[in-house]
Amino acid sequence: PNTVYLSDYTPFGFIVDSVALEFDLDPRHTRVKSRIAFRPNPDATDRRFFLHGENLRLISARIDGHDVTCTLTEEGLTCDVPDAPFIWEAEVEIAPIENTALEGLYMSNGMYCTQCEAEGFRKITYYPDRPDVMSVFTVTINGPHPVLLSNGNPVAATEHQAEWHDPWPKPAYLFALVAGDLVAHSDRFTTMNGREVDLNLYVRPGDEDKCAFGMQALKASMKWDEDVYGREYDLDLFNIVAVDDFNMGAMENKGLNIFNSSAVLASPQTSTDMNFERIEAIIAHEYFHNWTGNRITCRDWFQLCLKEGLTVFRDSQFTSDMRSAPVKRIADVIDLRARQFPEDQGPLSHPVRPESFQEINNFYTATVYEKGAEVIRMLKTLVGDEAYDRALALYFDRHDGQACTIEDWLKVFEDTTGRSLAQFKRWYSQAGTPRLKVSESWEDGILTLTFRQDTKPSAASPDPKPQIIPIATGLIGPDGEEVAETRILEMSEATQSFSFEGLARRPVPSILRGFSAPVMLEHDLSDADRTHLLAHDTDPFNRWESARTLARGSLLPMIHDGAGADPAFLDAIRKVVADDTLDPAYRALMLGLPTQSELAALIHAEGGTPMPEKIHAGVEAMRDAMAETFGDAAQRIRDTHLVSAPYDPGAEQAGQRSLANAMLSLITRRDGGAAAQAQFDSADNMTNQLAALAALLHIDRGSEALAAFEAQWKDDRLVMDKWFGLQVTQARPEEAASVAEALTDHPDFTWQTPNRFRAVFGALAMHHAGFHHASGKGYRLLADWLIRLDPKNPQTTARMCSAFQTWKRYDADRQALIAAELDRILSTPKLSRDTTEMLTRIRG
Ligand code: HT7
Ligand code: ZN
Repeated sequence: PNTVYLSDYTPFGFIVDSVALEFDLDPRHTRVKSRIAFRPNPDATDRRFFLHGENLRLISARIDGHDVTCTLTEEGLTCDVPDAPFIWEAEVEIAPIENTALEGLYMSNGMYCTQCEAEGFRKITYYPDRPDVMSVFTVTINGPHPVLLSNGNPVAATEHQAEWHDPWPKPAYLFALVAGDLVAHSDRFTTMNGREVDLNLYVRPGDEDKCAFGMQALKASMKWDEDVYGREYDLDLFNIVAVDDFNMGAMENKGLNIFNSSAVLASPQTSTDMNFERIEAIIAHEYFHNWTGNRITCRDWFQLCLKEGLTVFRDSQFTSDMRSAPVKRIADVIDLRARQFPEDQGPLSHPVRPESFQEINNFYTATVYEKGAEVIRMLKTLVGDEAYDRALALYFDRHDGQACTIEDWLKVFEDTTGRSLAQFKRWYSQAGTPRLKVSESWEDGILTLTFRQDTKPSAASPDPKPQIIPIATGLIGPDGEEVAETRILEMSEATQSFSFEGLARRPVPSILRGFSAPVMLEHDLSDADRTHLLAHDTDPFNRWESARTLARGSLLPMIHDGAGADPAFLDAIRKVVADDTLDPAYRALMLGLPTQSELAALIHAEGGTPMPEKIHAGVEAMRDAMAETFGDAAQRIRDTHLVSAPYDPGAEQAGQRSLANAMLSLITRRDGGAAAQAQFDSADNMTNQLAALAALLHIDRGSEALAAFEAQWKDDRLVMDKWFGLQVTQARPEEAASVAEALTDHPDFTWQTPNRFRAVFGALAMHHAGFHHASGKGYRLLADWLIRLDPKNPQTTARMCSAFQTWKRYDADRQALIAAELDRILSTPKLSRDTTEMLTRIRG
């Protein structure tokens, strides 16, 4: 397969002045006519005329009205063209009903929809399908559907025809078309300069009652982007469409966002608090792309982090403003450690801006998205809030309408601050998570912190160099008072010291406050000092981090030697969780433990071999010990935080429910399930219903509730995804794979729908002790199903291969079992490029 390199970039030989498309929709025989105005690009040296095109049946091709002969390959066409402006006209035929890969034009429940990022437009018609080719699109859709949508503004509509015009030049990956029998939930938004914008959320009939929250989130996002970034919406219309079959969360097509229905439909009865929060964030994310992605796009796909890192950073700011900033920060770091750290420390490690790929779909990763956002967060910390605002204003001003690079992005910061970002740029070019070791010395009222940074060499970065690391640090005195407020220690050398002077008594340093850089901090603090920080740190993130570190320290002997839980740790946690002055959501987070996969990574990093069954047993023992320690206090805390007011998905009520349900799971370990059964029977919202069901399943008392849940929700596909997933998540390790396998026989296991496939197999891959059970059944089952899914949907198959990425952590027997499965999948005839690339990288 072809490898594409960043260093090979050259501009396209032609400029596209306009594109007119006409679609005659038919499930098997959709006709697409294109009329495209090209002219030679004066900035290009290579004038070969190559148009991308895949799985297209070419019916005719003309240049300036004359038939032309084209040379066709699997990837596109070439032909001779004039050395002057010309009009290209082509007609192709495609079969949306046969498109199970969900890239290009496809069908979902009888409705037509598109997904063109990254390279899907080439499955619709012949075109220079690259993000630096931007043009103005006019689209005509012919079809017998009540709703016919495309990007931009409607210009004309008759009964079976609609014409759309998008005045904003865009790359083809932002093209979208939707046709179907849909209903709209509508509203309006008046922008800061008085533009009246019609807002529509299109859904399948029957889903109308799940639209109100998404619409509110959209309006809040539009307002926030005006208030915080000064960005105004730029069309008269903003449409969102919900589809059931979708490979990812959502897509920011200009003026016509398409959403996985799980990322937009919400109601109190069918969605959990976490669903509501995720939906709010995704709606904001896609809306924010209108400026960071659409108005300013990427020159090539290596620059993906330019739009994704920035947009994730913006959506995290939005969530912090809408909800609780510390809770959001902690949640983001939990997520980063769960998804990005394993990627960056394993065979899939790559820089935030990769330098080569075979299949770009494989690079929509936690590194590009989440580490990309962390890099922007560090940049803001380093230059300060005011300089960040000025740099962003310059970015929008200077680059509006352009397809840009990371160099363009960093240059606006250099130009506004006068500071060189040459070394900072390593965060974009270097793979791997730096380890940051700190040692302390204390003399004459001076505390000196000496840091050493180390990044493990990897295939992607064999010779890593020191990076700029902003280390936010404060000091907590022996009486619990803050003796030095947060200071940003700016590290640039491999080893560097920083001193705090004039201190009366030796303080405890609180280092990497707010998780100011995506590194692994190693700070040898005594348990007493950590407990001191847990009790007194003024930085909420580090207070939580102290609890996490203490939990890890207490868990390791439980895992290795079956030791009992450390009573000092349990007592410290009980105190914070019982502290009514703290936000309930924060208190619930304090109760969380590191994931079993994270513990496996820790054991591996310390030179050990993680044994999943022992890790599982250790964590279960810790939870039992917590249940004992809380005792009757768990019931008291739960009672205090039961919500009697009508359901509201906002942070306040959600926080109460998360604390009450964390208590319920502890109570259920001691009361045989009575409280959980009562909550299940009376729940009037999905958060409480699902928490109760999970608690019951965990103690093996959930079969009746499970059947009742299925009977109640069998017709709701999003709720049934939860039903499928939860059974695997809550299964005993030795049964997880069998439970998953049995679920594949369920008549509603519609495996070609990515949401349903992920519900079962995503849950299995996340069940650490179940997936890695010594029998190898988890590995075999996942491999069987990946082999089955690959010919239908390579993108989703390839993404799910990452379940195997940590395989070198484990013992020789498990490694042999996994290697056999990887080889079995790799030897499958006609395996897709997507899956081949992923597995080849993972196999190493
Ligand atoms: N920019 C969107 C990415 C996306 C995507 C990429 C590849 C294949 C399918 C896809 N669906 C959506 C989503 C986002 O980051 O906002
Ligand atoms: Zn995005």
